[in-house]
Amino acid sequence: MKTEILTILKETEGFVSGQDLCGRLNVSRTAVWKVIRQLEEEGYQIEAVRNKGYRLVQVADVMTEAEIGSRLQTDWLGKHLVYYYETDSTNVQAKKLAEAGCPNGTLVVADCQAAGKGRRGRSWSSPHGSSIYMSFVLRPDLPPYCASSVTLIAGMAVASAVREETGLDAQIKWPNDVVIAGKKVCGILTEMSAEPDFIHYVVIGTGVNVNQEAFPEEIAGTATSLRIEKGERIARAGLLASVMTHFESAYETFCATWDLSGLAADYESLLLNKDRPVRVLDPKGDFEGTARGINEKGELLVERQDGRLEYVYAGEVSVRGVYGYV
Ligand code: BT5
Repeated sequence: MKTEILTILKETEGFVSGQDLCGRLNVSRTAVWKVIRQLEEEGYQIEAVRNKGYRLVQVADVMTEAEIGSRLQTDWLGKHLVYYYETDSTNVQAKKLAEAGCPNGTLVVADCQAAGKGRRGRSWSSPHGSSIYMSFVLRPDLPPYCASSVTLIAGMAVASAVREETGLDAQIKWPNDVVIAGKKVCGILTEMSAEPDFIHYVVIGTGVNVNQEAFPEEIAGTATSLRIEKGERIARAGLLASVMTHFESAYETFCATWDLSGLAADYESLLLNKDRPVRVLDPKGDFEGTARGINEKGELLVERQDGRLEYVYAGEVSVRGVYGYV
């Protein structure tokens, strides 16, 4: 009921009478009043005037199940939403739900993670009240080699949503970090359960630094937030909903062909590395070259100094700019 009341308040310009809310939701006035109180406690500013009803004055950066639910505009992604004020890691929770048979598109969101994970055992700084930590479960009818392309789509969705919602110049550092002004604003951790020719599920975990004002010393030189770059607070739930919309649409394009042929041009338009020097850290021997774009499998095309083209696999190597972080 909270999501419904919130949605009605948002969609109404002036006041909504208590009676109207009771009638539309078929609940008592006391029940409506209780929900209004809860919303106020969560940070919404709601004006209540006798004989007029309720009016939403200001939407702060509220990150609750009702707020996220009232903003999502997807067809299937995030329709089953699990929200935690605090959890260990949304990826861990999403994997548990996936093992238990949750539906395709299930979304887990937390306001804080006690054990946020990066790739290869690294950790992800996950304080309260400032970031997006979310993981969704996909059950694609695709061969396992396609999973790395899906993580590229997630990076693309975040970069596009950040641009749309903030106007900031977000770009992708291949394969899927999102970077602004040379610093990391988003990381993605994809985990998969599969057999050689069959995917049980894929969990895509995304962390976006939204309203942090500062970072722990060890990452202060390489991490940034949208607030730091934009100079103002950004509403997390709106950004989250926009990421979901972009992802759902791009993922459907991907599933139609099982490759990135329909998305590579968009991806490349956001690719920070394009036509820039890169150093490929390859277990078989590092090399330098110029990144030229991606192919339909999501591999990075690198032109070596002698003109030979190499295709670099996601997960097999990491790519660093010759200078600094990117
Ligand atoms: C990543 O790993 O970039 C993947 C991060 C995925 C986080 C999300 S949050 C929701 C979901 N649940 C989880 O438990 N995880 C996912 P990697 O490329 O390995 O980068 C990790 C490195 O980035 C760390 O070793 C730090 O150096 C740095 N780092 C840690 N926290 C950061 C932050 N908040 N912003 C920028 N950089 C950070």
